[in-house]
Parts: sequence; structure tokens; C-alpha cells
Amino acid sequence: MKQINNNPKKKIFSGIQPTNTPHIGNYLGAMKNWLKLQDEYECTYSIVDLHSITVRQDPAKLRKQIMESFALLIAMGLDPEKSTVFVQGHNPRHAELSWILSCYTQFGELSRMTQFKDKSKKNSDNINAGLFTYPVLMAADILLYQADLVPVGIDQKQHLELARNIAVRFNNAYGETFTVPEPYISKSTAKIMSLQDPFAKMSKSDENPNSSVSVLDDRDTIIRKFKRAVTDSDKEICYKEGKDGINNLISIYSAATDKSIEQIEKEFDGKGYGDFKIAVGEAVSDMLKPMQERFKEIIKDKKYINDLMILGAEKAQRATFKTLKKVHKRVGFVVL
Ligand code: AQP
Repeated sequence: MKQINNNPKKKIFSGIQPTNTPHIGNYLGAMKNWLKLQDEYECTYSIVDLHSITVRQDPAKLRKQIMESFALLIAMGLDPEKSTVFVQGHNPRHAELSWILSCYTQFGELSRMTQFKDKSKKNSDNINAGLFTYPVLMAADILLYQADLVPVGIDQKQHLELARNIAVRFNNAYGETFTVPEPYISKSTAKIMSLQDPFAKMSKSDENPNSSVSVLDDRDTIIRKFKRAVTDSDKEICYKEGKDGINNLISIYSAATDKSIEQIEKEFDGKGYGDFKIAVGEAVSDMLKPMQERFKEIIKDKKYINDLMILGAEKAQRATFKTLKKVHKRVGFVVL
């Protein structure tokens, strides 16, 4: 007899670009939540290689970064049997749905995206169509898996809003087709700031290596980067307006140690910025150590990574067959 599941798990989709080694902003803003959610939800996590070529990449370096990013997700503790962990380009349905959805997205909507404006400024010699339509591909990523929730940093909130609008528009035109996704944003780590400029978000493409801490940095490098972090001329270690550099370090320390802001303020009462910065560096290094050790083992085994990529690709393709077929029917294509 056919079993009816009255209480299916809610679905999650999230992705990370293999544009460089992830930094602690990516880790605390997105990846760490991925791990927490994998028991409670049906999770799909992707290395979004198609997104990464909106900015020019060196092919050999990109290939290496895709392998490394994938290995990092496994090293972090994602279970490829329980969750779907895959490389976006290994499921061609993303690109196909993206084309269809781009015909349901307005030029004006895409022109308003702040990431497009920012990246156009940064890459003025390469303002390509992919950079412009990036949010449509992101909508396709999410809607293809009928995701209920999307764990992201705050920088992706506008794109997610657009994905919701596209889903609602399509559903209104053709009947219920897509789940309308909600963002899942963890408050304290929604936006980890650059260590060199507490008003700019920590970013993979920042040219100053001291601005971000890579999840693969060794202990000495991590501590050195925190020692050099830009703060203020005040002395007090407390979380308050106007102390953006210290606030950022407190948020990072809190996320790395699970201590509350009050506990941290008490712990460093009367101590100087120097001691605090070293403590943050040590805590971040301790947080990353198990993942780094596991990564070193996994990255040596190319066959293991390849096999897991094949497993992920198969699972991703299986999960998206029905939705794309439904979309084809809805828009009026002949389905064979
Ligand atoms: N600084 C951050 N704080 C918190 N969350 C962040 N995310 C990115 N930066 C921060 C979140 O990490 C996830 C994956 O990021 P991505 O690689 O897809 O996004 P990105 O914006 O391209 O990352 P970068 O580091 O800023 O790269 P560049 O320099 O190329 O623009 C996302 O959920 C994102 O919100």
C-alpha cells in the first residue's frame, strides 16, 4: 500500500561560490547553519560554479577551488547521504530553469540589484550579461528544489526577495508551481565585516589578504590577522554603536565560542584590545581545527571526492525532474 507522508520535512537550499577559499564570513554567515539544519530539514547544498564565472576566473584555479570547496563541505560534517551536496553545473536543469524564469523577470527589477551595481563598479571592463542575470539563476537554484528556507548572509536578502517575487508571479500566472521561499538569516553573524575596514563586508574578492580569514588559514596566520584588525582608539571591550571594529570581533568571538555578548564583556572587563584580539584569533583557530584536519585527509583522495560528486549530481537531478517537467507543461511546451 502506498504510504502517505503527512508531515514531510521542510526543504532547504543554499549555495556557495567557488570563487576563492571560503572565509569566516561565509562560514559563520551561511555554512555553519547548513550543518545545524541537516537533521531537521531536507537539505540541498551546492557549490555554485555557474555563478562564479560572472567574474573572470582562471580555469585551473577554478577547478581546484570547486574540488576544495566541495571537500570543505564534507570536512565540515555535511553528510552526503542525508543531505544533497553537489556541484551546480552537474545538474543542467539549473541553467534551463534560469532561462525560462528570465522571461518572467523584468529588466528594471534586475537593474535595481545592489550586488550588480557593486560588482559592475568593481569589474568595469567586464559587465557581462551573466552578472546582470545572476539573481535569476539564483532564483532557479532555489525554486527548482521547492525550498521553503534559504540560509544566507544578509547580503543575499535582496536576491532572495526577487526569487520570491518570481515564484509568486509564476504561480499567479499558471497556478501553484513553486514553493515561495523564506530567508533564514542568523542575526549575529548575518554580516561579518572586513578586519581592515569594519564598514565593508568580509569578501572573498578583497585584494588585501589581511581583510579576511580563510577557513584554511593556519593558527599563526589567523592570530596575526586578528592582531592587525582595525578597531578604534577607545579601550573598552563592549558592544555599542560607533565601535564597529570591536563589535565585529565580539560577534566573531561569540559565534566561535557560543558565549553571549554579556559574558564576553565580563570576561574582558579591564583587559586591553591586544589580549582580546589574541583570544578571538585562538577561538577562531580552535573552531576551524577539526574541519581543517578532516579537509587535509579528504583532499588527498580525489576518487572519494569524485564519487561523492557523482552521488550528489544524481540526487540533485532526481530531485528536480518533476518540477522542471511541470514548468514545461505550465508554459505550454510539448512534454514527451
Ligand atoms: N561577510 C559575510 N558575512 C556573513 N555572510 C556572508 N556571506 C558572504 N559574505 C558574508 C554568505 O556566504 C554565503 C556564500 O557566499 P557566496 O560565495 O555565494 O557569496 P559572495 O557574496 O560572493 O561571497 P563574497 O565573499 O562576498 O565573494 P565576492 O567577493 O566574490 O563577492 C552566502 O549565503 C552569503 O550571504
